[in-house]
Amino acid sequence: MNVVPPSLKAVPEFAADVREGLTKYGQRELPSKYLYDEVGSELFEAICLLPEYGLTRADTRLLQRHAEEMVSLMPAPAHVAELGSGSGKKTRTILQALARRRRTFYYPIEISQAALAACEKELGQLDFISLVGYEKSYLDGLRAVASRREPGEHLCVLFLGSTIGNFDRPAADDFLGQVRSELEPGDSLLLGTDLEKDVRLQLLAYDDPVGVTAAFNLNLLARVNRELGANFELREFRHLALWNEQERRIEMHLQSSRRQQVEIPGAALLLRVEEGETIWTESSHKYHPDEPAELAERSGFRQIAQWVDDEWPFAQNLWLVE
Ligand code: AVI
Repeated sequence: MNVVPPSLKAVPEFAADVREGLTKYGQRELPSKYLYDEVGSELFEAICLLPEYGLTRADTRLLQRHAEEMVSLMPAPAHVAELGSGSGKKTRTILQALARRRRTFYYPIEISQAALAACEKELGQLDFISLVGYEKSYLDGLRAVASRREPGEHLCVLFLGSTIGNFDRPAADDFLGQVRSELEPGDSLLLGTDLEKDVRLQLLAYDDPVGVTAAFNLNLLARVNRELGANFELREFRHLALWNEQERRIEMHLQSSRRQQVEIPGAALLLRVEEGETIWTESSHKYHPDEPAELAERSGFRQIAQWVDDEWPFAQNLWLVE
């Protein structure tokens, strides 16, 4: 695989983000993108297999059932960029459907080197698909991909798995607007969105009884310990998943079980955390089925089709640049 390395070293940015998030007034935070180091990426793969986490299976089912129809509605893309490919497992059917029409370049864009390597292993040998991985942020990767195409060649962007739900709603509008600004008429975007469902089911999906999601969340503190020399005592923090009704999102937090002090030398920080205080680590917004089409309009696309899973409310939305 041809991997384009990130231009900046990740650690100084990590230290700055940890420092900024943990000193935030009112509610301490850690950015969710840092959940995905090597351990976190593996734990996320395990989450996708949990019976309580129906999202990935719904995403995959829709792609398997409707890949041919999806591809027939896209204006024959020669290039496919996937924002956050993960292991690439669910992308196989759509790539095969595309490859039946024409030779296609596939560019998984990932900040996780481990996920990118797994994706190359999974999809690197498909007939009529040439894979070039980018170890970059989504927008930097997309810019690099967009610059590779010849005039008249169309690009399809895949943004699957409801990763858009991990952005706050205004940030999602802004991000999709920035994606749009890299695209040209005839380009398309396939966007996966997890839909609102029974709150009890939603909470179980983010607080499974085996504790895989708890481990995924706690690994973020372990990462701060490993990479910034911090002394977070993991047993003194508890994974919390909450449903925020007003914002229509699941929030993941890490709650301190006692008043404690934590040193983070790599971020030049000494933290005093109160008993019961939380560090907010992730939001996962849920959507009404009509919302994706409105989101498309606001960010400069037009939604031309939507497929909704019949077992787990989840939608694939196909958008076009006109
Ligand atoms: C990657 N993302 C869409 C997942 C989600 O459902 O928000 C991350 C996740 N967090 C806990 N479980 C899964």
